[in-house]
Amino acid sequence: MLSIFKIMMKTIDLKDLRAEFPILERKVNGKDLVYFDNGATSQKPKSVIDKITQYYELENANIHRGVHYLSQVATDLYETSRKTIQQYINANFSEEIIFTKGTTDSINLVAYSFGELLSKGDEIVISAMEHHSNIVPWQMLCERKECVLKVAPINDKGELIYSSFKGLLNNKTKLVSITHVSNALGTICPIEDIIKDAHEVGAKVLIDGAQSMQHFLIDVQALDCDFFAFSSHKIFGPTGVGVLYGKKDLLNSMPPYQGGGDMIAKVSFEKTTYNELPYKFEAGTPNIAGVIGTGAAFEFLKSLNMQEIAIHEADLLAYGHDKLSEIEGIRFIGTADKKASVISFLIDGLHPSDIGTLLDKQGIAVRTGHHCTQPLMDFFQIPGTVRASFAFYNTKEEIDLFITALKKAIMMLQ
Ligand code: C6P
Repeated sequence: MLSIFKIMMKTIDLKDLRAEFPILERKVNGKDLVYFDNGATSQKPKSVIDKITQYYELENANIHRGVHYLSQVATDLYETSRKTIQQYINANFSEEIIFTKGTTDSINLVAYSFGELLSKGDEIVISAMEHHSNIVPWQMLCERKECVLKVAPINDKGELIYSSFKGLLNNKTKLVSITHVSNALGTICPIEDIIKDAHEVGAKVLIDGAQSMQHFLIDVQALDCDFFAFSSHKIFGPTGVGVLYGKKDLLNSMPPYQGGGDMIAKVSFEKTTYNELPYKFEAGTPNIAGVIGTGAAFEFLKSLNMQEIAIHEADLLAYGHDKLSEIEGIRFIGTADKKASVISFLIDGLHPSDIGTLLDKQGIAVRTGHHCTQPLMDFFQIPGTVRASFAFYNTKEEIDLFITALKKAIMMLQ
């Protein structure tokens, strides 16, 4: 097993891959940057940066509106991105790919629009490890439509207690909205089972894929999820763009989220009719450059071998965990059996933000705080954690630098 693992690892040329990310060459506070904040946002390869620059230098125009040459070029580029994403996630139709501002916006779209189809007493199920973006929109919906929000509990390792989750499902459950990977803990949720069991009671399922698309291949038809939401900036694309995948019939049954240009078929003061999918959900001038950059990010993802990436990231996770375990007073938050490459921890007696600040002085970027998961922090009775989240371009050498810097920070703080 180990030898196969080693053989497979040799095929990833980390040096070449890292060279595609210009920012990884820079220094921070006089030290080589060690970027372990990929859960917050990933770095961008040159192909994405160049694509956006080229768009602004040579192709900039508004889309779907002009007969002139540049407008058609920009429209083609924008719509090509949609097709690239459709193929990558194996959606049935390109109109099932809706461009939004990010995961947050995608979830809010569903909460508003699908929410319009719900009635008093209908139930929505989430989990105790959700990001605020997958809590607050449902609370707002429940207030608006007098629906009921149910929260599936987790255990001390940060795993969903599956029997309790299943116990919440019944014929009043209209939607299950659950994270694929917890941003604060790294827990991988059993979304295949969740989707199957939710469908058995007739509920739809939204998967918050903000923290999963960068780690695994996603096939929305194989999963059979009804909605899948993610952000471009976490998968090596630009900020300000997200995607909502939704099954076509379902999206067709939902009212528009926002009104304005491009989402209409015909407007008069007496009556307005709406455009077809996907434009019905894309009101106003979108982030054209961002969407084109997102297409480039997917082209980049396509060039990677995601199975090898998964092995490399699992290796980083195990190595980081082993090294950190040697540090006195460490407490890991999130020890699920199935984890993505995220390590959250606390050091006895020290505040996470003090540790983060001293790591930063040594060129190490981690995130500290509640990670927009305050109810989860309350469950663990902690104010927050230090979170190191690895991407495929990270290395064991960087983990060694991080451990040395962490030991120094602890010494200074104690
Ligand atoms: N988590 C983190 O550091 P936006 O901000 O819309 O791109 O993504 C929101 C979001 C939704 N769900 C999950 C599971 C997430 O992790 C995030 C973003 C970042 O963990 C910023 S708070």
